[in-house]
Amino acid sequence: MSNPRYLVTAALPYSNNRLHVGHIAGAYLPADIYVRYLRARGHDVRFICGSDDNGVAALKSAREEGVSVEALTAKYNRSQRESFAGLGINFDIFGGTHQPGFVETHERLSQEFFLRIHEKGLFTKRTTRQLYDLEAQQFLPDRFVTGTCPFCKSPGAYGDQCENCNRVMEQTELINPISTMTGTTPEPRETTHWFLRLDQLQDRLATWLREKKDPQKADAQWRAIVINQSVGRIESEGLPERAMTRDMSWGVPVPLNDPDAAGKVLYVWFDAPIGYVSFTSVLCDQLGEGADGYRDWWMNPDCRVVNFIGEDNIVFHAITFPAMMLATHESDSIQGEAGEYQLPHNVVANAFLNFKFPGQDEEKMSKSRGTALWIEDYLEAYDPDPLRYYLTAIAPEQQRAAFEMADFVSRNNGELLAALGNLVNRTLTFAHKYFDGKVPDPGERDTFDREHLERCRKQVARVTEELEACRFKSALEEMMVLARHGNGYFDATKPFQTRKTDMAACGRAVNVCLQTVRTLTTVMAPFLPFSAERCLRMLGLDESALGWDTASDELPAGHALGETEYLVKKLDPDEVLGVA
Ligand code: B3M
Ligand code: ZN
Repeated sequence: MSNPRYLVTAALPYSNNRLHVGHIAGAYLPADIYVRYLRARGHDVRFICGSDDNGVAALKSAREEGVSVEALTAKYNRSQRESFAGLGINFDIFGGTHQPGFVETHERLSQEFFLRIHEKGLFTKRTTRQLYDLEAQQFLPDRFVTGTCPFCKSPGAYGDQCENCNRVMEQTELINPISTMTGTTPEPRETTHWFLRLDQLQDRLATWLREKKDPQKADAQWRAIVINQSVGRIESEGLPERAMTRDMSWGVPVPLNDPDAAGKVLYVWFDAPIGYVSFTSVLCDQLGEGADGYRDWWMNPDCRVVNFIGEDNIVFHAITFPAMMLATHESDSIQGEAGEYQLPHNVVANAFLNFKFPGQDEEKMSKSRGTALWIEDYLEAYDPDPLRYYLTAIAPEQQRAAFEMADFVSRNNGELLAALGNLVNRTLTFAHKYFDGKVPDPGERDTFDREHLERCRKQVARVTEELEACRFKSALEEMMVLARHGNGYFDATKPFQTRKTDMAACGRAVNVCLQTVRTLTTVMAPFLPFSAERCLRMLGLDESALGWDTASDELPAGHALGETEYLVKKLDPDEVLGVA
């Protein structure tokens, strides 16, 4: 695969809420950085997202807000779309599993998926006991029931998953279950559902997953958190069958001519990942490639599918969805043959980002507790890049991290402004003031100059290596090292002194600084796209300068620079945005 194409997905946010900084840090920002990098490298990339409208999350919120579930999901779909755009997170398509223009394709593909697995005999139809709310007179799927987690014993676990330890479970395993609809204790009653035979698929899944932790075999090294929650779980406990249908009316109807299927829909975690596929189909159609164009991405061994998710989504992306894809295969090959769904190349998960008020312990981000910073509010007060910088600098890649407003301000002023902003602004200001806004003659470079430029090239290689491995936090650090090298060079060559004594030496130094800023512009772009755009203008360059492999190409002497703009604004620590 010399130049593979990439299909990058970011977890579909539930359309029952606005987005806060925790969502962005978890999946969307790293995905956007990766996509920008891949494009700069010349790969053909599709970047897919949209809202997860089905399931209980939206139903519950619609009830709380007293609006229809259609109106609720439409409202949050729009709000999320705007937040992403404001942060420069630019999907090729932002769909919605129940939004007009998407729902038809989504239902068709989800039902086809279900029927294919059914036809392959990989569902068991079984009558089991599910929790029933006597007052509401209905079964209580998923988030309609909470209780104590049978695994970690923390309170507030939902009927299908614990938000503390991320384990998935059958709702009847919950300790002291309570209906979130009426607050009453539900009683178990019999109902019939279709269970995915994960037991039949687990050997193939385990073989595939084991390769991901084997550096000899893996074409991408998966993060430990993903390996532990997938292959670790299979090896320690094996996989039980899981119900893929639910007793409710909001969602994708179960496509079977069976009286037991009446009034039932697909489990939201069955249809949601198919959203990636159905949105790709709509996108292909929009691009004139036809609605079946998605097959060139999803069923093409030359396409790498990379999923970006939060830690609570690991089980579904590393086990359930791959199992569903395997279940559709004719072949027994692990990855799938051409024309069959290809298992993901990488599943990149981040841990949660907590929130921290000064002098207090870290807390989970929560709407009701006021421990979240909403993107809409952030964007009213600040530029997007400082947040992109901060969330990448503290990215919860290995463990949970915390967002702290004071830390955000101090890193903006002490790192982003002090290193990057400073280098760019003093270099450009100097070139305008003493060299007529043109790149000065490089003259005869000495060893110090040459060594500096060589160090810059090596830094680009380091950033590249980190990005290839999806280590975004350290990629950002390496990018900042490049900015610091630039400042070190500026300070050491002292153009502010030589301009009075040796104009040729001054020109040489400013030339090298401008080359450094030029390289930095390309390398900062995936992380700080708005700043990179300003740098391009200041350098008198266009977007073609963002091509990664030409990051170290030099600006010719005499090249006209653009006007100087601010790059990073200083933030006042006494005027930080409150949270609500
Ligand atoms: N909506 C869960 C979440 O937002 C879920 C992700 C679906 S990805 C297919 O955390
Ligand atoms: Zn738990």
